Amino acid sequence: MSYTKCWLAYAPMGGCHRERLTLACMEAGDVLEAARDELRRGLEGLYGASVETAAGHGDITLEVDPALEGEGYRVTADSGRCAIAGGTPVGVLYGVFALLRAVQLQACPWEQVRLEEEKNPSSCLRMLNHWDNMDGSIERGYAGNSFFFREDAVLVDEKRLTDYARMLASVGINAIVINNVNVKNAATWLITPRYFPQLRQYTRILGRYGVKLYLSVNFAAPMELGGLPSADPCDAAVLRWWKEKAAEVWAELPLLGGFLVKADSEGRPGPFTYGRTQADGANMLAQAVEPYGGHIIWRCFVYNCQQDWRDVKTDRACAGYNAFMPLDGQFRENVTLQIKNGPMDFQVREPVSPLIGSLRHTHIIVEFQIAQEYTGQQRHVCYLMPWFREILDTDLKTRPDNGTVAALIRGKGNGMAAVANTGDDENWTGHDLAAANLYGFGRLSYDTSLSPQQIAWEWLRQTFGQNPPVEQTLHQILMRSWPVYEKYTAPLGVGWMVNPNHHYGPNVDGYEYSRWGCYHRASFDGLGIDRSPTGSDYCHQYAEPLASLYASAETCPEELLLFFHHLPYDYRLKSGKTILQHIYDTHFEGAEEAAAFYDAVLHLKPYLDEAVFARLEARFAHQKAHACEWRDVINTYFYRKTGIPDGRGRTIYP
Ligand code: GCV
Repeated sequence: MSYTKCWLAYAPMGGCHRERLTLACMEAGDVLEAARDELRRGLEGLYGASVETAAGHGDITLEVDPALEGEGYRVTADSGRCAIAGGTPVGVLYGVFALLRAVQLQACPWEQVRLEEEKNPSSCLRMLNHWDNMDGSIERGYAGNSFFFREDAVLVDEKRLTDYARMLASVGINAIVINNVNVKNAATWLITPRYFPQLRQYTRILGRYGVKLYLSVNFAAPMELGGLPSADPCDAAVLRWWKEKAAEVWAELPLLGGFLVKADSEGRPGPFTYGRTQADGANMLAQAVEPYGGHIIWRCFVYNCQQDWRDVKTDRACAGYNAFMPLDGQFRENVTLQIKNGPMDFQVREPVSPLIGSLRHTHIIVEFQIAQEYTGQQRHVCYLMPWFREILDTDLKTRPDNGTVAALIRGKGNGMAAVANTGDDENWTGHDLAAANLYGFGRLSYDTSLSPQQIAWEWLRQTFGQNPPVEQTLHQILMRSWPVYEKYTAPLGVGWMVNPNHHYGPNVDGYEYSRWGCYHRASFDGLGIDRSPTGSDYCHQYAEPLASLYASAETCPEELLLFFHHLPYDYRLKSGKTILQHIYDTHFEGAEEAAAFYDAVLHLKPYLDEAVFARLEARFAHQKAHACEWRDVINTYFYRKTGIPDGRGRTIYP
């Protein structure tokens, strides 16, 4: 299947032609060769130049400088000369991508390119989690099927994998997990000889771009593969089985990074079955992989998914903290806990998980989701970097100096992961604009100080070339897209008003009477979940002053008001509007803004490639119509609950 080049298109820059450039690189090696190839490809595309290898000095010099941090780089360009240095070959590769990015942003002749940039990654682990199943489907995939698996086979499409690795390296992503965290059936066998030859190819192809392969594993593998009677992490036979397994796996896949584990969650097996703790489980695996430099990433998405909706005291939001906080400091050095950004599950808006700030002696990765499960499933535009920026800037007040999430994920063993949004669609991400989330996540994980505006601008320029109408219109749309999506789907921190299972489209009571623990508690008297001391008291998982801030409706940030409080429909917001009127207004506004997106995109027809325009036009038309559906379903629901009409007399269906 053919596919687009996304932001690595390197389209010619008008008026900047250059016949020839020379490139010098003293050292050899696979990654440096990839760096040279990329430079050649980029400069040939952008300037139409032939790039020749020079001995000694060239227009561009690449070198490894051990004085720099491993994955850090320094690029200096001036008057037609450019030096790119990296702490390791991977750092050099990142420097090459930094130069190519700058060239496109500056869009000037080679002699005029000026750059003085030295960067070190903000965090060590910058990872993608693919939820690809071995039959080729993707759990929460919105861009076609898997390009890793089909019919229980591991596919080795060298060209596509290489292009994917180039995309990842260009934004600083250094690790991927290719299989779903829900490890079942054939996927359990990924750590057996059945799949080693193909996986070895993966480690080679990805390794050339500094991307480490990780695998999700099944905690019950000793039973399913080894025939043991249990998977109890404190049973010596189980530890022995994993030790032998690790020896076998790393003998075959010496470049493997490690294992990702979803245990005791949504039906997956784990240590709770045997009365053991999450630390017992993680440490047992960590001990097994430790001799090979292996790493265990253990997810904190542990909660009771068999809840009774009648029980208003049990609060799913409390679960992760309750399970993991008492274990702080008990995990081995090669274990990292992976914590979702919020306490629930990637809703349009949630507070930042308190566990992120409270763990002090444990490595952590914050898990984001760029697969748009709850944010429009890559049919609606929803650029997530403004949301991720807010999360990274949130100060959880658990450190005397800087308790922001960005500060907490610095250092060894820490980082950021995202559930990936790619598939085998020709544009990789279904919605063309969803690629901005893949690009943006990588850029932000490498440099947590970047602004969403800057990232959007970089991505647009590299994807569409110098194209001012496209750049301006799509920049505005991207920057407005998350607030607009929030307006018509998730008022004041309430989430989950979606259809069960597939999670698309409005269904206000879809989860209200289910076992999943995610309710909005809309009733005759009001709406929202009481997580203050009169309710579940979840707010006291936060340090002061956040705990008190969230505990009172008066001080709680309004965008999270109904996440923390159950309030009457006529409760007045700071704007002077009642909650009910706010719901009506935001739903009308959101649908209007979605319609305006569509109109704006129509004007781009003369400036876009025909196929790209056709795809965008179809997606924005769908969003426009579907936003009206959201508006009407939600407004009607609350009108029926309250009997109070819209203060501005607009149509709400009875
Ligand atoms: C991979 C949510 C999603 C599931 C996902 C799970 C998880 O519940 O709907 O599809 O499973 O999160 O993160 O493990």
